[in-house]
Amino acid sequence: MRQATLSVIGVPCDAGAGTFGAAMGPDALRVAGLIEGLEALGCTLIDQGNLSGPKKLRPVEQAGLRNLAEVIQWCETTRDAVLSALSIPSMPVVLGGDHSLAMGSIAALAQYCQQTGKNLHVLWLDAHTDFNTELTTPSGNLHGMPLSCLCGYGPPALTGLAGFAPILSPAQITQVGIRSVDAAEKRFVHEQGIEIYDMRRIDELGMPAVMRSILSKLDANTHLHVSLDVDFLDPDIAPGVGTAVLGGPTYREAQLCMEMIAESGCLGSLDIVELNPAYDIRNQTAKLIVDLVESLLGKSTLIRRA
Ligand code: B3U
Ligand code: MN
Ligand code: MN
Repeated sequence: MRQATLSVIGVPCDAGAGTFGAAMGPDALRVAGLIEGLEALGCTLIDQGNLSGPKKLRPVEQAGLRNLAEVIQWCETTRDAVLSALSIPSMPVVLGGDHSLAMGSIAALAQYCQQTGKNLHVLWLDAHTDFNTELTTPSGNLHGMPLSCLCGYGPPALTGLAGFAPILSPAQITQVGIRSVDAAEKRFVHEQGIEIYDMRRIDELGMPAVMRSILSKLDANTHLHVSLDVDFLDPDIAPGVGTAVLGGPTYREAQLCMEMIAESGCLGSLDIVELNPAYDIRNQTAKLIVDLVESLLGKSTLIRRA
């Protein structure tokens, strides 16, 4: 881990999602013991509490992009909070909220990496590619579009969140866990040439080889941002999401993925998104995420020999 000081930033937004409930994600993670778990690892925690922003009262259609004004406002607030966490300096840990907030956190990271000369790489752990645009989206939900906006395809208020566009190039993105892609989205993501480890490749190669291959491309100057969509995980172990997709990584595969990222020493920031307590069973998904995030931040069963 790069920074032993962590800034925890709650972003209770669900404006980008088709269902209500992701706004309760930050509180569910706190109830599950996230703060205590990270402190037990020896991290210094700065808990920024939850940011405030517009509530989703009812879905409003806006030129095919649902709740666009609300999503813009949440992304700007998230960007500013992540920028101030980086300036402390501390490692931003953003608790969502739906995945549209990643446009805000990654805009801040892109600015920070441009100023500091670091190489930003985004590891997108998700069942979905989140690469729809206004023209391809079947739902109008902006949580299905953050990566296309970050790559420069979307409304200017979102593509310009960092003050320059595109915020990311496709070469800065690697996706793992993918198993649900809309037809037109599939063509677009393919054209962009994004590195995608879908479940088929994970089945074939195994999680260790997949992670080794991804992490071998990072170096000491890499700022690795992990954007963890909770629906990355198999719904058998993680039912607390709004858009569950069968056939995700198992508990063991997910743990290994986290442990290997921790060992790379490149982790610079984290989003935890799409946890939806309204779909959860006794907060089990939030507890699982706490367990996985502890591993991501360096918790191991034994002292490992190098
Ligand atoms: N691709 C679909 C579904 C979806 C994407 N991300 C989530 N759901 N969470 C869409 O609506 O864009
Ligand atoms: Mn997803
Ligand atoms: Mn997502």
